[in-house]
Amino acid sequence: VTSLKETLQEVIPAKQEQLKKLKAEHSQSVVGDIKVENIIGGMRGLKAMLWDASVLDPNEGIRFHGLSIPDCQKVLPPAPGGKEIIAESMLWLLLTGQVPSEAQTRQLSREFAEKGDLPPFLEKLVDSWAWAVAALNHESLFQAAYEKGIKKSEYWTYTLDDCINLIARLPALAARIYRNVYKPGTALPPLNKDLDLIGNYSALLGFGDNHNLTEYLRLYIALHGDHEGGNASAHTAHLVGSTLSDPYLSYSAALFALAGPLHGLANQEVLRWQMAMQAELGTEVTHDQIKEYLWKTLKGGQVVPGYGHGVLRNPDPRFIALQEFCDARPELLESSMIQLVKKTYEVAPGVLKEHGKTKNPFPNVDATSGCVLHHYGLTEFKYYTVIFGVSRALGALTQLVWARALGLPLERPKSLSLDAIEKLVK
Ligand code: AMX
Repeated sequence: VTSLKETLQEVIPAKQEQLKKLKAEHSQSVVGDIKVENIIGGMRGLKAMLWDASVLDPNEGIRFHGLSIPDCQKVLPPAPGGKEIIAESMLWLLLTGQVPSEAQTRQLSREFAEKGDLPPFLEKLVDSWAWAVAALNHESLFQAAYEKGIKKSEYWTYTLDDCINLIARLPALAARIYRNVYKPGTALPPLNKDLDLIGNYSALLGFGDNHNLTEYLRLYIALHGDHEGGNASAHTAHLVGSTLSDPYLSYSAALFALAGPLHGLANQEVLRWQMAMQAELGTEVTHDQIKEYLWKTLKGGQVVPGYGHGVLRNPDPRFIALQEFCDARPELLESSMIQLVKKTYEVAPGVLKEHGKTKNPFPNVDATSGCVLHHYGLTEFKYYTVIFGVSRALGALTQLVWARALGLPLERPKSLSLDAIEKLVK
């Protein structure tokens, strides 16, 4: 019996080829206009996503790889002794574009059953950052009010209350996670009513006496607060929020997006990478050695962390602001790591330009942010994304309040299959 993975191994190359051809021949073809109604209408109808598995026709409804629901009912194997379509056969169709045999469906059912027990590490999720934020939805005022029945014009006030409560709790929540993971058995001190949010956060982390770090955290968190709506974390919060999910659930979803190495994880990746560079090259490093190291990274098929951006085409002003923070402090200027970051900045854009792939050879904010945290004693770099998560709440939750205040609709762009795009551009 050909397994699901083997089947995918067979079908993926053709799709990859199809995409490559489309990109090579039609990248500049226009497939539609963007109207104001798309922008304020949750991207309704906007053909802006690639999605191959299903197409939704307004009149005839959904088709999965061209098969209508009655078609699926006819051809997809049911459970033994059953008649209805089962998840395994549907998943097989969605993933591979092919109808599975009965034996293949059974094999997949067995695989699910064999892998379905919960692993012990799941207990640790109690202390997971994103789950903890989601769990606070237990207290969502918006959700409670919505269940009771409120007018649409009142949505934003309850949403705002939730957002403020959430932001207020983020320091304690994020600090608890830090202590549980890195300083087990230490209790959180009480919040100081006379301190700002991040001053308290720093104290809760155990760095209340470390004024430099507290100041840096203030700047870092303010600068990372918002970065337009389309970045992965903000967009995720907006998308989930557009279903009228409460702010806790919406923002927890954003945190999962932030956990990816191309997004919020990048600052810890930078630190890891710069440390490896330092370990290999030592502290007295020349520009040429760094160049060589950059090429080694690129030739190894890896991205240079902290460089490039989805939108920016110049050095990130947040990077510049953090560099200026460093430039104003002798202890940072003397740090060999901060010097290495600076030297890397002096050569990396040239190397990336020569490499010729990235549209933006300049540093983004992450090129330096984690290295300063490390210098000031917050050395557990797996934690850095959590700090980013405390920060991004500011922008993402602002937008949730406004989405409710403006009565923005469910987000729903139009996706197209590869075949459909080819038809449009021919
Ligand atoms: N090093 C090497 N190659 C890079 C690169 C880098 N820093 N940045 C982009 N490229 C490559 C891409 O991988 C892509 O290659 P491919 O054609 O083989 O897939 C090509 O250049 C074109 O990419 P792009 O259009 O310039 O970038 P993008 O919009 O697809 O991605 C980003 C943007 C940030 C994910 C990418 O630049 C990257 O991976 N950078 C390194 C990770 C990083 O610093 N992320 C932090 C971003 C800020 C944040 O969210 N915190």
